[in-house]
Amino acid sequence: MTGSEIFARSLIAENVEVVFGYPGGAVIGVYDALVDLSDIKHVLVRHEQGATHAAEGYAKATGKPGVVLVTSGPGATNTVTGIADAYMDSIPIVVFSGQVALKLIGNDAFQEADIVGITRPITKHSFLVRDVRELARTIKEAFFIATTGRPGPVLVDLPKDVMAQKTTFEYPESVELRSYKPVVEGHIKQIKRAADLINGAKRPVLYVGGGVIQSNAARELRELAEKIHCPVTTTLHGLGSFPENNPLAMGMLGMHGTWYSNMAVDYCDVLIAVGARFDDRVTGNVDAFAAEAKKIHIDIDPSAISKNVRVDVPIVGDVKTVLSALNRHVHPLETKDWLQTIQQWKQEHPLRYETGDAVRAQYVIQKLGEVTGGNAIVVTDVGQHQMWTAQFFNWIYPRSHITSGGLGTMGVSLPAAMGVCFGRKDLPVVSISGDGGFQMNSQEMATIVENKLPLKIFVINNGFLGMVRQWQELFWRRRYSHVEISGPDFVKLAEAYGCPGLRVQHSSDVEHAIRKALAHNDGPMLVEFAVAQEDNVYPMIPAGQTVKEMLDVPDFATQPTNGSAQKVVMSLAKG
Ligand SMILES: Cc1ncc(C[n+]2csc(CCOP(=O)(O)OP(=O)(O)O)c2C)c(N)n1
Ligand SMILES: [Mg+2]
Repeated sequence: MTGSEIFARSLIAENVEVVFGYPGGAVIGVYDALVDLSDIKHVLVRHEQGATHAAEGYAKATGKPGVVLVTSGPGATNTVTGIADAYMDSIPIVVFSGQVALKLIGNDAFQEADIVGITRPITKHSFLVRDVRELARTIKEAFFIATTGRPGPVLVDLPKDVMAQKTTFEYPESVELRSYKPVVEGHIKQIKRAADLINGAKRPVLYVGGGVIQSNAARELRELAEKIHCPVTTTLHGLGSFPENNPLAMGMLGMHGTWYSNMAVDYCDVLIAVGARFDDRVTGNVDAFAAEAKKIHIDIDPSAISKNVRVDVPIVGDVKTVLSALNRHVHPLETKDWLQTIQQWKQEHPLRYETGDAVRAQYVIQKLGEVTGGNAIVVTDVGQHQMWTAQFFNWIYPRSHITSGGLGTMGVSLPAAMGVCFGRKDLPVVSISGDGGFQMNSQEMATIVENKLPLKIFVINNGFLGMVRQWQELFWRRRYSHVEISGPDFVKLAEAYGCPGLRVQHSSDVEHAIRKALAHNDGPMLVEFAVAQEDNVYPMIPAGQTVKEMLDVPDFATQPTNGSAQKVVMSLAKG
């Protein structure tokens, strides 16, 4: 078989269902091998960045690796943002890039780019295949590395001549890599030490990240929280790992987390970090983050341990495996007073927003959460609408929330949501973008329409690069610098692609529009929500600061606070 045929057969052996790609000269032979390949669907995106984000969305929603195929040079460099995004958020994708023939590498040949070099710092591993006899094994290793341990992107560069060479096809059954052996089981001694700390806690907090979702450990997490009566806060990527309708749930923590979750972390005596990495958007000033607490950190990646915050008991291992072991060693705790304090904080400092005729993004999200009951896969872009979605949806199910957390990539939502649609037909898929981010990858409307994907596309239009405008308002004396942004008529744009569109300008029309979009399953539907232009996301802990500097929701006050929470804080003995 030729290298191209081996490539196709290897993907079948990996049970790949869908490839997001874009052809070109260096992969023309590989594309030829796809012609007769009926088992695998190839989706022709409209920009290679869209392919990588689609693969990310597919991977996050299904738990299976996403696959990308692009040509050399510009095709390959267009994937860079998506690869970096997958690296930061630990998403398993495998990117196959065409490359010029081996003997031309280094010659500034037409459409040559050193994509292995370019992506080395943003991939878990990258390969240049130099001999067709290595191809099948390399593909096997690429999928193995992408999906095991802490997942991440792997790139395989395919020189044109190698793909034309022939050899016999044999797909390896297993992989043995001497320098790569992810630990699954946590060390029992460490697990017992963690259990001892937990068993002595008075004010424990579970701080939970995307690792719980990646390792399918929501059940084990819930068992632990309910057994020890421990309040739970999640990171942006942890949303959905613990149901927010559970009384122990405190919602998201960090820069735009709930007032009470940040307070609880500040006052806790034992912090149990599970599949989370102490990102600076969570910790603010690391020295003051849960400063008085003993810290336990469960993570599959040994390099994440004590990277940002020094911890007392690290446990390296798969979250699900470690939690099931830990659950056998912990006892029920007496945390009634602690939970009561948090309950009072919740009542006195709820998430809230102004109401009126003007459409509020928060209201749109809250209604979407209510109408779907959390039974939807919501893919956001980056900005204010992203934070409001995190705050107001009421997350219940794992893998229902997809967003770019680590890299914070505008333009991710539309293509990522498109990728989700190829992997998940069981739930409605909703893409939520700002008016800025939507314009960064709107070309994928064509792919979405062509494939008749029943995607609900919400554009939260505030006429601004809202999140940057908010920072300029709060921290740069409202000197707006290039944050006002115009756009096309989004409804007409949708229609030009052959997608029906709606515009919502009054609060009273929001629910009807959401229901209409959810009922429309004959291809996509776009809804533009013309929202209040200068609204802000609160609470907010300014970058690098502490809970003491937290800005609560201002007192336009649908539910005024009375200051008594402050007294509760003061009366709580620390340490
Ligand atoms: C690719 C990229 N460029 C720039 C930024 C910086 N940035 C973060 S949020 C934001 C504004 C987003 O505006 P919009 O998409 O309209 O969303 P909004 O905040 O208004 O909800 C910008 C420019 C980014 N995150 N990603
Ligand atoms: Mg905007």
